[in-house]
Amino acid sequence: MSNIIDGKAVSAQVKQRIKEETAKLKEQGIDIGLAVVIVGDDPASKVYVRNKKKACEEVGFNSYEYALPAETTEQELLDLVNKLNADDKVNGILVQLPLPKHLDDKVIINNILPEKDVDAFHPVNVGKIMIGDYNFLPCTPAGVMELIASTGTEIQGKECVVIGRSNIVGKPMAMLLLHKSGTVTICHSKTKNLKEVASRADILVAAVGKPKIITADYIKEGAVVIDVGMDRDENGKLCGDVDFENCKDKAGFITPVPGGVGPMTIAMLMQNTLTAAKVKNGLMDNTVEQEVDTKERTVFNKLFLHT
Ligand code: L34
Repeated sequence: MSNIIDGKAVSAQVKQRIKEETAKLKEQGIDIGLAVVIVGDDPASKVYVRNKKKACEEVGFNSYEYALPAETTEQELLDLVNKLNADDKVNGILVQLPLPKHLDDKVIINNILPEKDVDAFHPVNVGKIMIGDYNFLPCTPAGVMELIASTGTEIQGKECVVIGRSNIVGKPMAMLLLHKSGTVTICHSKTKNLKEVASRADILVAAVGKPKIITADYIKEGAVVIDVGMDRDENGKLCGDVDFENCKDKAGFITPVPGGVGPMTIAMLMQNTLTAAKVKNGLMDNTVEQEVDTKERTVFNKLFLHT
């Protein structure tokens, strides 16, 4: 059996489930729409946005794409966000990051209605994730959770090390692992003895943004190694934070880049958009209370997975 986690295959399964649910909702007259806004022409962002649009088509959502020029002003972008907030056809709004330097992400994100914030970046949604009382899953971390689950690895009681402390990945990642009762350590640029800490991990999540910095000496034999990096190597080729070739024989399971976390981020975005539509149509509770560890299923499972 291969120890390579196939993110494309897992994401295809998630999307298939969403497609079936979307078709059922359509029969009840419910159409689902996702608006994706991209400002400027960052080539990587363009690829990600294109993949998001393609996923919408696959699952049967309407996608509304807004490609704005790099010189768009804050007010123009806010006007668009407000228009989408008010648009009944739009269940989810995503403003692709990073934005051009003159635009402040915080101002924009704070203006997206929390119930349409399918990235789960709005402070209200971030807070809900912190207390374990949430509908929207942070897309990349939720995708990582799915990939870990696909290996059959239990998180409870395991040493989990997250390298990176961004608001988008590192911090919510740590929180989801904690909700699953992992023993979680967050490492960052000021961490001393990173190698030593990382190699304690049963589950290692790398979200650093530096090509191939995680080599075999950072990982424990048999660990689950998840690579969130989307970097370029010395030849300009897409690679992750983990030196895949160097680590693949030592890891118990490992994700490739591409074909690992990236496709899962998108599948989870589809999941959140479906959730937004269900909440809006009264088909789901507005909040889900976190169950205590001793109960069989966690919120995460109850929401959509591995029930
Ligand atoms: N608002 N901004 C917002 N939401 C997000 O969830 C994101 N993210 C991150 C960047 N900015 C964002 C994404 O969409 C990263 N990200 C993302 C999405 C998709 C892929 C990678 C990152 C992806 O499709 N990756 C493919 C390879 C793509 C390629 O060929 O370049 C993969 O197989 O990993």
